[in-house]
Amino acid sequence: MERTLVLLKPDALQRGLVGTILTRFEAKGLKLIALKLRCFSPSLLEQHYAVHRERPFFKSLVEYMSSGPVVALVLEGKDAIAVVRRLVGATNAREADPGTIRGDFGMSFSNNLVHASDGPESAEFELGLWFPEAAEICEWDPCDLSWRYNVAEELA
Ligand code: 3AN
Repeated sequence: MERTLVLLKPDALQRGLVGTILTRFEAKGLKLIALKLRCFSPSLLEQHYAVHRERPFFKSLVEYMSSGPVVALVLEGKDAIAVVRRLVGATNAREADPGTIRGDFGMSFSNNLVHASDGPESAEFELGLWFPEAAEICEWDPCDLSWRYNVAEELA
């Protein structure tokens, strides 16, 4: 099982899309194992987006992400990182495929509703940054796990 970090950005909160977006992840069969809503500090967001530090949009990206509440969550599932990236869609929401979250609900490159870890290394870094306390992560077993997956083939 793999874990990935997802952020519902301030535009998702402002537009009342938190429940709708969470429903997409739940309905897919991903397991929600951590969730918190906060106004996060610019310094945390600068660390999160450190790979973009030299890009021209870095300052406005950090300002936008710290302009209001963000919902941070951890999803778990088989191949969860790639599965969630596909559900989220392309960075530019105008070009994101219909059926993806950005493709169905967004019109912007910058205000694109959701962040999702883009690989195992970034997931490890981001999970440690956003959920540093082990107590924030909730281990639990969905009662229908053996129906979400083929036990013999996928959970052995
Ligand atoms: P993604 O969120 O699809 O992984 P990244 O990691 O390339 O995209 O970019 C991080 C965030 O920076 C994006 N979600 C978007 O909000 C913003 N961003 C990326 N590229 C641009 C750009 N060329 N102009 C404005 N904002 C950008």
